[in-house]
Amino acid sequence: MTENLTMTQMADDIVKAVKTEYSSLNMLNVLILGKTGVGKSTLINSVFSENLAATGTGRPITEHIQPLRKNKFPLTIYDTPGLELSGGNSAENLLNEVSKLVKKGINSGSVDEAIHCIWYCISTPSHRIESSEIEFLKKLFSSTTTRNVPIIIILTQSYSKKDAKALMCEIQKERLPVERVVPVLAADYELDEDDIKKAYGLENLVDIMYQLIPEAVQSTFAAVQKSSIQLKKKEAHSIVAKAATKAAITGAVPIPFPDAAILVPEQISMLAKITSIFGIPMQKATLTAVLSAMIGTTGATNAGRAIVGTALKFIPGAGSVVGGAISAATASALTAALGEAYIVIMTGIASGEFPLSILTSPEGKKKMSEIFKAKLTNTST
Ligand SMILES: Nc1nc2c(ncn2[C@@H]2O[C@H](COP(=O)(O)OP(=O)(O)O)[C@@H](O)[C@H]2O)c(=O)[nH]1
Ligand SMILES: [Mg+2]
Repeated sequence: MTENLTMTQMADDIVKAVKTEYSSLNMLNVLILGKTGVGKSTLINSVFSENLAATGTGRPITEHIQPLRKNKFPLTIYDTPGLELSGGNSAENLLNEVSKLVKKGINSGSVDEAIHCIWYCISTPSHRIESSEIEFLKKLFSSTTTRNVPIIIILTQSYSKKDAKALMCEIQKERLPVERVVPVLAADYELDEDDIKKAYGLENLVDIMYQLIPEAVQSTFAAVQKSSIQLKKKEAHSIVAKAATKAAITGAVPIPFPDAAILVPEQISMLAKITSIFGIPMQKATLTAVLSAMIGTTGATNAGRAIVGTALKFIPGAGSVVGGAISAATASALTAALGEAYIVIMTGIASGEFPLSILTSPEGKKKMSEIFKAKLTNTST
């Protein structure tokens, strides 16, 4: 098999493994409450990487809680009919529905069915929290917190941080058993033509929520949210650490070499896991380019051979490589370097610093080779 065929085959394996990884993530379920127009839909679309909600559509079409889902996206948002507390017994009905939904999830015994977090949205420009809303919140707490569902109060449309702070103080006076009160501005807000308030607070919201949700859905959350690249990186580092440890235990495994550019299944799975956490749609051709830049010999220049050849000098024991069998320490170091370099590339793509289109270009390949080489030097010293 030629070099390129091997790379294409591995890229194909990774693309397939990404699908498997993605579908093995537990479903994350978030319930969102708040009056119509406070910015629930805007917030949902700003935090999560798929557009799930229609914004600014005025009065909700349904009186019931609506699950918003996208095929193959491991997130369900339960969007609630805008809590207009003045009208009849609608608040009572909504509380019952919420309570039923939470109970149903718990009784199912399945993590995929449970409600993992509740967002209660209050609009900061409204300047106040009504007594009816406080009543609602207290009832909500007594019916759900005993069931271990964390509730976050989100102050939406907080283009005035001063107003947000004042409202936060008001809410804190009520001594609700709330986990957190978090001010956000989900999208840039144009106060005036020359006065645009930049969106903020979403990364903070994501960090807070990550700490509150069950461990079983933390990876899902890191994958489906787009507000914190930092969180994706953190999750990816722990994937690499696990894979490197595993490589050390397995010991002599074949790993990326100029003459036997083969990734073992653990390394394929590591790259697939990282790809799914970043949620970047990697095409086979792009992945082939990434792989050949990092670990391959590019026929024309032999750059890959040179890189690995040089890098091996940094790794203790690497001199005694025989037929692709290497020491545990080397296997571990190479796996870590591969994973860490891939994180740098993914982070670059996610932040827009490293557009997908340049990965297949000569400069892109050169840059990726350099990244891998730098990581090899780091992880083995
Ligand atoms: N610029 C800006 N507009 C917002 C923000 N939040 C809500 N809006 C606007 O307020 C209106 C109602 O928001 P929407 O998300 O539909 O509220 P929902 O009824 O609670 O889902 C829409 O026109 C949004 O564009 C925000 O953070 N920034
Ligand atoms: Mg809405």
